[in-house]
Amino acid sequence: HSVGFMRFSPSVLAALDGSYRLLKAAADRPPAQRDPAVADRVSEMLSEIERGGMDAVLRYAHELDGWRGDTVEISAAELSRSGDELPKDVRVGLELGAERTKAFALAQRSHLVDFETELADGLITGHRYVPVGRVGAYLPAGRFPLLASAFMTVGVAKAAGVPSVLACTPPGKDGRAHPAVLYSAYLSGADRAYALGGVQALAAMAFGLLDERPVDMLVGAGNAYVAEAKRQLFGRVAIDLLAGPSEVAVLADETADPVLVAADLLGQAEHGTDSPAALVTTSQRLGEEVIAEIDRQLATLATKEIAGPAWRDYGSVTWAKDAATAVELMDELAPEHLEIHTADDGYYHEALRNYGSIFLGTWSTVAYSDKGMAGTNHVLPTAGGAKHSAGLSVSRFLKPLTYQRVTQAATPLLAEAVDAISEYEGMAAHRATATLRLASYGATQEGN
Ligand code: HSO
Ligand code: ZN
Repeated sequence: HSVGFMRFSPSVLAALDGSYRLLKAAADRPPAQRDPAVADRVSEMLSEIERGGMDAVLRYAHELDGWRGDTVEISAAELSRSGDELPKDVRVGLELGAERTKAFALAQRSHLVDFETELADGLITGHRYVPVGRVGAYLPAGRFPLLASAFMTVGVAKAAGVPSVLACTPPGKDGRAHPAVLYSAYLSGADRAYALGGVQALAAMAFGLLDERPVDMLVGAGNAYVAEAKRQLFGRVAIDLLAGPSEVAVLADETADPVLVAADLLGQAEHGTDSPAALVTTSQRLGEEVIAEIDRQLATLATKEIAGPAWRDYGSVTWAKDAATAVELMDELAPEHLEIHTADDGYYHEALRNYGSIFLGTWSTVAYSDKGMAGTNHVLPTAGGAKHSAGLSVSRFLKPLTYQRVTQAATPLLAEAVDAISEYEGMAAHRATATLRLASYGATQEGN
């Protein structure tokens, strides 16, 4: 069985046998996660750029983005004026999103505390949070520019205290960067911005071609080429995560409003024709109503050419016999976004373990977070990644660096065991670091 995010493993299906039923199945197969042709092309581009430097970057910008001009850097003046041509209500909305995302990141930051503890007499240990030094953010501007992405990447990095944050966004047909994307980057506190797209942008940041020094970390989503470039650059730089198509899941009972559930499923199916949307419900009636309601809403939706095929191929509705089964199915899906529309949202919030971000209750919808209004980050794990990882947050830009200070008095507490273990391992030089200290510790003891 495929529910559009993934195939359930036979053991999961066997364990749940008889306690669920697919009311609407997805296409047989979840979207492919990796295309070897893309991997080859990206690998070739990265080595070209590593060899050819900025000349190669600009050649790709010319060929692939239609870029013309003499510099890809956007001046500080252009960046600060980027909001001028935007409608007032859009500007105000972006300002609110940037502020709220920053406020949430700072609140999270305040809960990441440095600490120190004396683990044994004279052995003092602790950690200090230190921000990553240089971050490169990729801000896509394709069919949908997703303006809040700058808040989630640039803005949250700045809230973490990252000293230098670069932003790259692809130029449009007119050769210029999207003004609203630039304004979002400006509001988020980007230190420098560039009209540069795709693989060439990520490579230029990672190889230090834009302002001499390489970035330490690349963040931000993009198309399959961007994701693949991040995968291949990982190791040389850190990355946030590898984002696949956006996903939404709703967990609903008989009290849910089918019109809102249908709207929220289509709200993310709109991202792309391969965007999965899943409903898991303990009410068969609700499930059937949502299926009918989705067709009704699709008929007049302006983006039905995208959301329609997405729902047809990757949409699913599953009935679960009880709340516990619904939780098991949902934890198996591990969706990027998860909405709960039930009479007991608190139960589900406690019980569920795998999701990127959860939206509790009828009044909470994914788009609020997507656009930065909820304050939470929308860079979240897809394709089951929520089983092992959380989404981007201020903590990702902060390194909890540990330290230890051993007093002379504590020497025997550590050195004697290190002496014995190193000798057993055959590591003489390690052993000497301990025995030398034991010897001088002993000498001072005798002197007393
Ligand atoms: N749902 C997307 C983020 C977004 N959607 C922004 C619309 N605007 C990926 O999490
Ligand atoms: Zn979205």
